[in-house]
Amino acid sequence: VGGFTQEAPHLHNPFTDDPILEKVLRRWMPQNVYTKVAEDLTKFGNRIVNEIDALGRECELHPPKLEQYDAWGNRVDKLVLTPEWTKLKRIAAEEGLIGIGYDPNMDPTWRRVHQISKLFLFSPSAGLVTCPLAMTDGAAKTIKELKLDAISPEAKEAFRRLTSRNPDEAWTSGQWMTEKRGGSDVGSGTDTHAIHVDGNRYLLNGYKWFSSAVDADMTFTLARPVDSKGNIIEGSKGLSLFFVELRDKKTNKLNGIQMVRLKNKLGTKQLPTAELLLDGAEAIKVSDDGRGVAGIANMLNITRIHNAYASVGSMRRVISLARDYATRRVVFGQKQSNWPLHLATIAKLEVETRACTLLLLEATRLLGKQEAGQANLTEQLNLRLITPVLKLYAGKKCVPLISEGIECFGGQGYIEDTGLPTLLRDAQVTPIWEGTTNVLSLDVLRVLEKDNVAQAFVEHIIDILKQNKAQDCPQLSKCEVEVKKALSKLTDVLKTISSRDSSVAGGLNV
Ligand code: MFK
Ligand code: FAD
Repeated sequence: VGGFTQEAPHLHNPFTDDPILEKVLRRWMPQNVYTKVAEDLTKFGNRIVNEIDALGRECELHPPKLEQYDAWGNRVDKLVLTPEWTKLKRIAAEEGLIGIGYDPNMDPTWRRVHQISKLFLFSPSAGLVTCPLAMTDGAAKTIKELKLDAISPEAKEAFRRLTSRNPDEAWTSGQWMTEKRGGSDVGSGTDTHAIHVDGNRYLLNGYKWFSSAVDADMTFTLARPVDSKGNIIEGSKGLSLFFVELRDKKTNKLNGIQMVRLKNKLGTKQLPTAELLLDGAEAIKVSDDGRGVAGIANMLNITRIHNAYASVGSMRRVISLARDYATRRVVFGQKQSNWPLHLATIAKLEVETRACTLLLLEATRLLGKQEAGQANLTEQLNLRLITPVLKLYAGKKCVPLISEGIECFGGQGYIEDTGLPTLLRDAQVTPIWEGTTNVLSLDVLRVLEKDNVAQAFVEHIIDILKQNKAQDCPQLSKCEVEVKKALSKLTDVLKTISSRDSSVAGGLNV
């Protein structure tokens, strides 16, 4: 009596188990590139199953702690991190999870697709190490785009370490934007002041309200330079971009930074997110005065793509486990997988997840082309447009989708030891950080205000249809007409209502 044991769902190699990722790569990539990428992703998929997933689970079970004082009352702000967190960061470097995106020896057109595909597989097993990786990638991109390596030896060294595959040398970065008065409206909400020392060196004083992965080596942050008369410029135009190393290289002491407390969060418990007091933190100004937001936007557009693979990666993981479980769980006399209603539920999740995967891959393809210097203007405009749409759409969809996925396990989906509740808790952050859904809707409008963007989008859609041999399809010209009609309606709306009016953007959110 009571001896029945339900077999748990099995985690399969997430690359070979994915129904579309491999097919898209095969179709897009030249044969020699595809062969290498597929080999790497297959091998990495096996490593996820056999090693990484268990490490990620340990991070959830042993969240970070902050010890602010030692036994003698000295302020030490020591972060206590589980060894598995550190191990996962080392694996990330070894596997080139950032390095691949910048590797001069790899095909420049396809290395971004390779990198983001790898991170997509890694994400749901990664114990949220993907958060510092996102910001690390964003920091490397910022250094590259602003050509900071040419003006600052510190930034040059940082770029080398952020993209390094040597775990003993690799760095991670933070991204400190949010303050108590404003995470969305950082232009008004930033109270951190920058006191000039000499050259481009400053001391920062302020309070950063949400700072994730504070075990980072460096960060980019925003602050308001104070002029010689003690004045600052309010608003976005008063913000500059600063590079900060977190610790003194010789003493390893924090650089004018106090970790005030770790946040007690709904999810992302694996991740040390801190409130930080900046009390004379040494910093280097790396943008022109007033160009802080535009400078850090380089980081935002990369971290938003990372955010999307995290959303879609969790969607894929819950479906993959639910599909496997459906072949093991017997309900009303037969396996779940034999019940049409259950299959219809999973099919609905599958369609949404495939659509989001394709959008993610398309944004990544455009990013790769742009970075390889091969994207025409239409493609560049589309990348700028698709990035916020992808982030907001995938972030918004993943929460209800994972909730429904968890229901596929019945009561077991609600049980902590299965690891399934972590997926739902962690999903809830993806519509919030890196810009909420409404704020990203406004970013879409910011892009559409620019000339030719909407037209470029139509051209892109038509181009994709043509590439997919849809020219034979009688619906193509009808589709073209419909897209153009929709575009002209949108343009009218934008003309008649201020494009920064939230009521227009609300339409995008809904
Ligand atoms: C695996 C998990 C991955 C995720 C890890 C995440 C870890 C957690 C990290 C965080 O959450 S970090 C904090 C993220 N914070 C945000 O995303 C802030 C959200 N708010 C916005 O995005 C606002 O729209 C923004 C702060 C940008 C508004 O600032 P402003 O100064 O009012 O904007 P304005 O005046 O429209 O633009 C200033 C300049 O920036 C303009 O350039 P120009 O002066 O040259 O014209 C804009 O075009 C440019 N800009 C703004 N957003 C841009 C951009 N440029 C390119 N791309 C963008 N996205
Ligand atoms: P607010 O800006 O106050 O927004 C509140 C609400 O108002 C939102 O629903 C928003 O959509 C809405 N809203 C705002 N403006 C408009 C508008 N114009 N029209 C319509 N609606 C609007 N930040 C960092 O800088 N670095 C980090 O490392 C970091 N890590 C984080 C980790 C976690 C776990 C979390 C939860 C957050 C983290 N953040 C970090 C902060 C995050 O980026 C912000 O919380 C987010 O950008 C929103 O800012 P806010 O919290 O100030 O909300």
